[in-house]
Amino acid sequence: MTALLTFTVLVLVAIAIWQMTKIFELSQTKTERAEIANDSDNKNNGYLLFAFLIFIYGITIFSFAKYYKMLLPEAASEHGGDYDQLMWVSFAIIFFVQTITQALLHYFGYKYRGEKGRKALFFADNDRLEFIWTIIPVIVLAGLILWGLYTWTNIMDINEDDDPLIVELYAQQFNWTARYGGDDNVLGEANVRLIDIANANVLGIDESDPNAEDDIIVKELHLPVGRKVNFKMRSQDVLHSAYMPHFRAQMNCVPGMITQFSFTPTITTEEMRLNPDVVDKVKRTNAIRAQKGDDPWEFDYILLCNKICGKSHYNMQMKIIVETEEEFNAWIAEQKTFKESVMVDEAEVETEEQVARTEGEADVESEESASEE
Ligand SMILES: [Cu+2]
Repeated sequence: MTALLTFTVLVLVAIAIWQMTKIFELSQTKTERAEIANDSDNKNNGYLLFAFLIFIYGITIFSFAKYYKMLLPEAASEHGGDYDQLMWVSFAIIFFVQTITQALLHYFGYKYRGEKGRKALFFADNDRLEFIWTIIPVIVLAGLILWGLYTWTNIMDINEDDDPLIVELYAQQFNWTARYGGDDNVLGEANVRLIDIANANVLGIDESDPNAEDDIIVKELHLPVGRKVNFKMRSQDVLHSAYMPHFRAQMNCVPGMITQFSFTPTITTEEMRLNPDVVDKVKRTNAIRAQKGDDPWEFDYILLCNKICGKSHYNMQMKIIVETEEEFNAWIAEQKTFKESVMVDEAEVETEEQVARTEGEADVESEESASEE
């Protein structure tokens, strides 16, 4: 930090000296008027253009080589492949076009730099040239847009066909809660107005709705591999976004409405941990963690918030576990239903109250009997 500050101060001092020499030069009336570029200035600028071209190509190649491994591993959802393909083709086209146009831009900048005595040619227009450079981008962009719309429509085709698992993702500052429909796979009605913290009804589930009784509320999202999941997102407070990068899935969570996203997980957590890219990433991460003296990390799918929703936004996350159908069924069978957790608690409270009341009455009775005696 001190080094950075010293460096900044030195740079600022250098700029100040440079500005002062400039003022001094300008004040000398005899010197050549340096504000007008001469041939050597133009030449230097031409070479600088070349240097900049080499710099941007160099930094692009460097970034690809060094940071390629930072990219996400293979998509773990059915639609993820289409999504990645669209992204990679778009990348390739942009990369190809920018490589050529940057080279042309900088080369012509250098070639036609200012020179004493050289006069620019007035060139009104060329219909054929303009036609070519208009029609090619139109075709390419229209193709990308149509392909993108097609992919988007396929991904966002949320229906109840193929018996999807219904899961609610509930966002609040700064954590996630998941709710399953239970045996009937139907979520009970819910509304933030029904939130009852005292009775642990944190999601505002309508206790009078019979569909809510078997709902299962958890803090770790389990998904069976190969089964379609329809997510229904809600938010309690502000705009959040449910981002599941490994499944190429993201949807905003908006207060006052239910948004949806659907995907089919295709790779279990255990299988993903064996993926060479993931193995490599875990190895690299754990080397850094070991240096810091932290415990080793193990790969897990993750649900993140992708809207800056407040001061702890960065840590708003939930673990996702994709497992076989049998493992999933075994896990969900162990979870408490809404009725068991919330409604039973209330029943207990009621019985306790009754007991207290009866005991109280008994006391009164015994007092009464005692006074009679
Ligand atoms: Cu958030």
